[in-house]
Amino acid sequence: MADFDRVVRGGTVVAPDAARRADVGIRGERIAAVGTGLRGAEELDATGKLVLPGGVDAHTHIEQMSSMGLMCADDFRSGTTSAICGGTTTVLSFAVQRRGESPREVVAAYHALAGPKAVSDYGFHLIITDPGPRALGEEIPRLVEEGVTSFKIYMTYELVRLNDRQFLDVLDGARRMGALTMVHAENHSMIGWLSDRLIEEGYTAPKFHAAGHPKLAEAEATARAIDLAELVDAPLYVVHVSSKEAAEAIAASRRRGLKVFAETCPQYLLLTAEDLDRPGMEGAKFCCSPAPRDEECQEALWAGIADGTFDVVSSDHAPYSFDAMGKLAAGPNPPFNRICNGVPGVELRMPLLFSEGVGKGRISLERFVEVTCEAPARLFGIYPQKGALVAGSDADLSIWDPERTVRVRWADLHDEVGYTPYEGRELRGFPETVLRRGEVVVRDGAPLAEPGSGRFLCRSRPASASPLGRPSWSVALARRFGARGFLE
Ligand code: DUC
Ligand code: ZN
Ligand code: ZN
Repeated sequence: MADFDRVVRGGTVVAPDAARRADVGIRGERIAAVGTGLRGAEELDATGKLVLPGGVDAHTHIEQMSSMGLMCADDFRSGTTSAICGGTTTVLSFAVQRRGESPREVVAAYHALAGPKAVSDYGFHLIITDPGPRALGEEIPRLVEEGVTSFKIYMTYELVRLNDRQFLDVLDGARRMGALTMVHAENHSMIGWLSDRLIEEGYTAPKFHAAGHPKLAEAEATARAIDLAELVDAPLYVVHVSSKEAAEAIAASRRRGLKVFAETCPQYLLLTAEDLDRPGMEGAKFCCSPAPRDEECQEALWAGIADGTFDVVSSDHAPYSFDAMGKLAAGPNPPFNRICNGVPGVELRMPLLFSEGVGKGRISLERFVEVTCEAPARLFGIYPQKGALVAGSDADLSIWDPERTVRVRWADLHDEVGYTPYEGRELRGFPETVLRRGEVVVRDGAPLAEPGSGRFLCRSRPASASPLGRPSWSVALARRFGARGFLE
């Protein structure tokens, strides 16, 4: 009699601490054992293959209205199908509050969108654009209880940005609620002023998007965000870091002992501003914010993944089609500041990082698993249910052929975007079979999961969100003078 419902046999099981030959025994939806000589009612041969935990993509925009007011090309069906085909079995996506909206109603609306369609498991971060007392004092604490334990705020984009005082309100609220605040850090005035000057002088082509979003704008806002978080003793997670300068601000804050976490994304590791310089509007396909930089920044980001400055590599999957519904919504030839920002990438996040990172000796296999699977699960309150290949975890895993060579073609991907910025690149290593909670959801690269079989993850308050308990000088002083309860 078989001990397990399913066994993945003979592969190299990779965890952040080690890679070793082992079988994975599955009962129902969970991993029941990792060991040798396991036998199952059904067996999947992984000899010569890598067996990785299901990927956790902590930053995706799916079926979301963008910060510029446009709808994504991917709904929860196509976006999560694309995710599983790239080895990612959990996505954290954004539920965006527009100004004046009730956060509870917003999250309920995203539940209604995702529930019948998702094929990966999923959770929501709440984008807060209107942090009034009712939202922060009543509605959002209940959402945290219901598993939405992280927020994102923007320091730029006219429709969604918060000023510093509102940002402090969110950080303070998050600290009290045990939630983690994520920030899009770019200086709004620098970007707006520079972009207006460029456009006035006729520099409207997509390539000027990179000039209009300078590194300095990112570095300034990153440092300011860190200072705001320090003032109220709140942890902070900096999203989509693109530049050496911002990475240095993050590393310095950590050396000062602050709880600052950060992610970067494949587009900043693999694209540069030169990619925006293509004939006609082609460069629009590469316009994302922050903008892709240069080789020096790429090297600094790779080094930051290896040395721990970056905890996570996310996709920032922002699927805007190359037509009047997406990138070209403002006309066939819009100035760069009216091109919808974002690049797709949920399916290729892990294959790109594996091929370019592990394959080219920039990061170890174990570190690859840490930044794509384990660390995002830990930071966002779903570890060890997700992000781990250990007894008791959900049986989410992917079986990779590390030698398989793939030439990227959008036509082979599963999103609805219509292009990929990585068209034509050759990758080595790709997931072939993917299991989500014990079920084979991708076989030989083909998706099999039923829409609606993905499950909402009611996330815990992550340990990453607990404050240091080391108040800033001014807060300590206020307490010393008897301001009891202040910032507690
Ligand atoms: N920038 C964002 O802030 N969000 C989506 C994608 C992008 O480029
Ligand atoms: Zn952003
Ligand atoms: Zn984003």
